[in-house]
Amino acid sequence: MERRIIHIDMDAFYAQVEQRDNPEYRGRPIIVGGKSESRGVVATASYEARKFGVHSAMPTKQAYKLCPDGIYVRPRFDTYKAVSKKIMDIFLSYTEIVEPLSLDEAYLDITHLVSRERSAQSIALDIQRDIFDVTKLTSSSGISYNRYLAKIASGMNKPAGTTVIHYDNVQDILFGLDIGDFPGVGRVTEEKMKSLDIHTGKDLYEWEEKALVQHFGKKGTSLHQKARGIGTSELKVERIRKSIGKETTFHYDINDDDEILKVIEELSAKVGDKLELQQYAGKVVTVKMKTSDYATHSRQMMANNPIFTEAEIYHYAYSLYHELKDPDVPIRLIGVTVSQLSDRTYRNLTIYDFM
Ligand code: DCP
Ligand code: MG
Repeated sequence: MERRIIHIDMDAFYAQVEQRDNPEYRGRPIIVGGKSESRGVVATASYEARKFGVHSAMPTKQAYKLCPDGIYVRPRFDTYKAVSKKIMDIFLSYTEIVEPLSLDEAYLDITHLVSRERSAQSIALDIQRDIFDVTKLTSSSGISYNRYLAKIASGMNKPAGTTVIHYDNVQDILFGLDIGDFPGVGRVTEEKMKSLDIHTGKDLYEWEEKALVQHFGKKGTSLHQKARGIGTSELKVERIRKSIGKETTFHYDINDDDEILKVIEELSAKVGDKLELQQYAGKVVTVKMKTSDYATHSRQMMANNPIFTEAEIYHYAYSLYHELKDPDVPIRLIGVTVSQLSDRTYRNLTIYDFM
C-alpha cells in the first residue's frame, strides 16, 4: 500500500525558542550550549549564527572564535520539553500514527487523510500553521512515499519550508544530494565514501550493490536502495489507539430517558467528530453506565459495516441503552465508545509507476 509520510522538524529549535522568549535576541546570532570557557559544545545555533560557520556539536570554544559577537546562552530543557509536548499533541490531533525521533521532529503517516480535495502538502501546511499558532515557532516539513525521503525533503527548504518528493523529482533530488545528507550516513561512513570518490547521490547510484556490500557490509544494501528512492514507510508507533470514547458524569443521579438519550446523542456526535478528524471507522459500539449504587454496566454491539457518523453511532447506542437501563435505577455516568477501528478507505490516491 502506497503511503504518505510527513517528516516535521522544528527550525533551529532551541535557538528559536530563546529568540521567541527574549525579543532582544531576535535577528541576532544565538548559540545555545555549554560555557565558552569550558569544554562545552554547541547544542544548536540560530540561522544568523550559522552564517559564521557555527553548528551543532561544535566545541563552544571554536564557535566563540568564529562568532565572538554571538550571544551565548545556556539551554532550558524544561521549556523545550514543554514545547515538544505541545507539538506532539498537535501531531496526534491529525493521526495516531506518529513516530517521534527527538524533541523537535517526528514522522507522521497521513495516508488516510489524503483525498482528492485534500493533498498531503495542504495537510503538512495545516500542521505547520497549527504549530505556529500554538507555539509561535516555525517548522519545516517534508512529504514523500517513504520515511527517509520525507526526512530529506524536510531539510531542503529550511526554515519554514514545505517540500514534496514524488516519483517525478526523486531521482534528480537524490543525484544532487551530498552523500553526507543521506539519512544513515554518519561522519565515519561519509569519510569512507569520500575516500572511494563517492561525493553525491549520483556517485552512489553508479555503484553496484555487491561492491557496496563489500565495503560497507549490510549497510551497503540499504545504501544501494537509498540511492534509488527505495525505503520503508512503516512507522514505529508505540500505541495505536484501539477505541474512541466519550463519557459524561452527571452532577446528580438521573433517571429520565429523554434527558439521558439527549446526552447519548451529544456523546455520539463527539465520538463521530473524533472519528471524522482522524478518518477512522469502527465496528463495535459500547455503552457504559454507572448506576446510583456505583455499579458499572456495559454492553456492546457489532455493526455490519464499519461506521463513523453520529447517526449511526447513536442508532446503536440507543438500542444498547434500552437493553442496559433498569427503569427503576437512576444513573450517574454514561459513556459511548466505538472500537475495532480501521482507517477509512484509501481514497483518490494517485499511484505513480515507480520510476
Ligand atoms: N541538538 C543538540 N546537539 C546536537 C544536535 C541537536 O543538543 N548535536 C538539539 C538542539 C537542537 C535540537 O536538538 O535545537 C534539534 O536538533 P536539529 O538537528 O533538528 O537542529 P535544529 O532544530 O537546531 O536546526 P534545524 O533547523 O537544522 O533543524
Ligand atoms: Mg530541527
